[in-house]
Amino acid sequence: MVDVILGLQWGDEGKGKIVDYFASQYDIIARFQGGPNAGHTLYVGAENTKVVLHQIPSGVFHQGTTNLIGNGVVLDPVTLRRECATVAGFGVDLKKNLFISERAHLILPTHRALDKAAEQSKGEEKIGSTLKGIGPAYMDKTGRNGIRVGDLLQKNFTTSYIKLRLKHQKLLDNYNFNEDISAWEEEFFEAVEFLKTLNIVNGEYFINDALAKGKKVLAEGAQGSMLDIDFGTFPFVTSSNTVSAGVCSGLGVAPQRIREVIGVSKAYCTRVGSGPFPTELHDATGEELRKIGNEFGATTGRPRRCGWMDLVALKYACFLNGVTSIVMTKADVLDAFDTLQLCTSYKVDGVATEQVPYQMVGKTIEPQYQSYKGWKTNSSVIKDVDSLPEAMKDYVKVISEYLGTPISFISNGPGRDQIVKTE
Ligand code: 2SA
Ligand code: MG
Repeated sequence: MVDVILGLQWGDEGKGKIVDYFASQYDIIARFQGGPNAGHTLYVGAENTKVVLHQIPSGVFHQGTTNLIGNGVVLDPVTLRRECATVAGFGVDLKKNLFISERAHLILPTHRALDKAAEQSKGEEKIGSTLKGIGPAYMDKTGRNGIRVGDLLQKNFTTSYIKLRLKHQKLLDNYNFNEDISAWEEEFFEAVEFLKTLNIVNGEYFINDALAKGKKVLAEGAQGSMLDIDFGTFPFVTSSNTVSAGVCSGLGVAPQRIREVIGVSKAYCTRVGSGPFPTELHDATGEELRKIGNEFGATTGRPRRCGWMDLVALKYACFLNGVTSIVMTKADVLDAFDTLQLCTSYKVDGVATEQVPYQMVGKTIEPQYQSYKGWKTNSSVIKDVDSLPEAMKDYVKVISEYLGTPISFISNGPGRDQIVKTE
């Protein structure tokens, strides 16, 4: 069977920590979409050293787990090589426990250049992408031009590379993009040689053979449901299916294999990059959330936009994913607030609704709130559900009832032991 852990908001829900927490219960941890745009933060080793993973699944520090980068991922060899060096520094033997699907598409230096050129050309309307080349790499996949990991091992790889590079050059010329990327190309080719030394496998056979032997798989999502290419706040989204449906196409597993879908949500909301964010706070409260929550992008360091919990969007994410239980993270960030707000409906251009509209851009979205009492307690030291403040229990109960989905864990700090099981 396959369980899934994915983000229910706009990314940065704390998926890395949660995957790491559950990892020891699984044999294989697999990434099914996204690429180096992800930033999954873990604290590892006796000294709790902070490590940010971008492409390697977050189970990599658990002995006995195997990690798979699935076909749905777009892979940048340069970032991967750097990450592998970091991980190897902790004594992890990646030759043994990292496997990469030969069907995963490669991010080329020109994809990164195209990402930058496209963003620059959009000016004020830019997506706020991570500039990692994600959009252009997925465009080449669906446009049937991309180069895949397996192609590295073929004789004609260099020819395919040059052909695609020429196509990209024409696009870059159209954008009047003339930055010199020869240094990027040099490190790309070095990284390609490194990538060839890793385990490149047929991912769909790899995972289905493992499933047939009764192995347990955990699929690790990146970004969040509101950034999904189909269901997110288009066009301000990423270029992959971040929802649970992406697990099937991004790993090659059948839908009936999927058992639990664990959704990770912060106790409030954040978003990095541009695009609609109904509950965003532009005031001192938003600033306080950013400060207390240390809300800065793990990949780009960009300050994250902050706001109250949006139950309309969260409920949408729950049914799209078939969420079976929720892990609520960063609950301790709300410790200091006297009053908390929960958005339970929107007014879209003056009309009340509990649904996420297909288009939010250019519309006036007014979140309608209900107020709740804050708990004003240091919750980060609490270890068991009975010791949680009553006001926090109420907050969690209201959310869970609105969603019709249990909140099974509350994460109350970045540490591995800062998590409370609620049932
Ligand atoms: P892209 O680069 O094409 O996927 O960007 C498109 C939009 O998707 C957003 N996006 C993200 N949002 C939150 N977290 C992400 N990962 C990093 C992190 C981001 C960072 O963990 O903090 O460090 O800035 C992530 N990846 C993509 C992006 O902001 C665009 O709005
Ligand atoms: Mg992140």
